[in-house]
Amino acid sequence: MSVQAHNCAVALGSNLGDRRAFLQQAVRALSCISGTTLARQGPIVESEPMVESAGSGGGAYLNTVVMLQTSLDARAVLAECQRIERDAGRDRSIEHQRWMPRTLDLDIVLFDEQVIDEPGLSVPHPGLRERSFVLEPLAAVWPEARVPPDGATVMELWNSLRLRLAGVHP
Ligand code: A4P
Ligand code: MG
Repeated sequence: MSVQAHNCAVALGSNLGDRRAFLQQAVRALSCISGTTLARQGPIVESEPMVESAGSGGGAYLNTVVMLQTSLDARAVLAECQRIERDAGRDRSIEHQRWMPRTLDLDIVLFDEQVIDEPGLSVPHPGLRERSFVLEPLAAVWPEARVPPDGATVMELWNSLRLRLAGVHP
């Protein structure tokens, strides 16, 4: 019996400690999840904390996105992501507030073209369309992905955000 493989994009971010090492360690750990292979890794981009989170302290973020092929469902991938965050020393009992600086943050941004809206799991990630630090590396690994609910491609979303950020209104 063949097991269906899903395409899953995971966004990685770190703004505490040896940020690059945390990202590299996380990419390795993601590639070791059972039933999962690392299909592509995007570029690492650096940016200041989002305006909304700027008051929480911490320095600039390094972010990247990987595309996985997995036989797991999205819930199981989320559980693995949270285990990898813990292994990287992310302590949710201390870093309990939203947007606190963190050694590692892993978010599932896309899972096939599924819409998941459950307690503790929203896919596509709600911030996806506004975040250049997600769309830029995502466009490098999975440009043709169609993002629910309107089915715009990742490349279309990245091009339009880029123009908006440059002050050009198409
Ligand atoms: N959760 C729901 N949907 C998902 C999903 N698709 N993937 C739940 C992963 N988790 C998901 O997450 C809070 C809850 O979200 C979890 O219980 C999970 O079940 P968290 O990681 O504990 O908390 P958080 O990271 O503070 O929240 P969140 O929503 O991931 O934060 P954001 O909005 O991602 O903001 N600036 C720059 N430049 N780069 C960044 O990466 N990141 C943040 C974090 C702020 N500013 C940033 C960056
Ligand atoms: Mg998170």
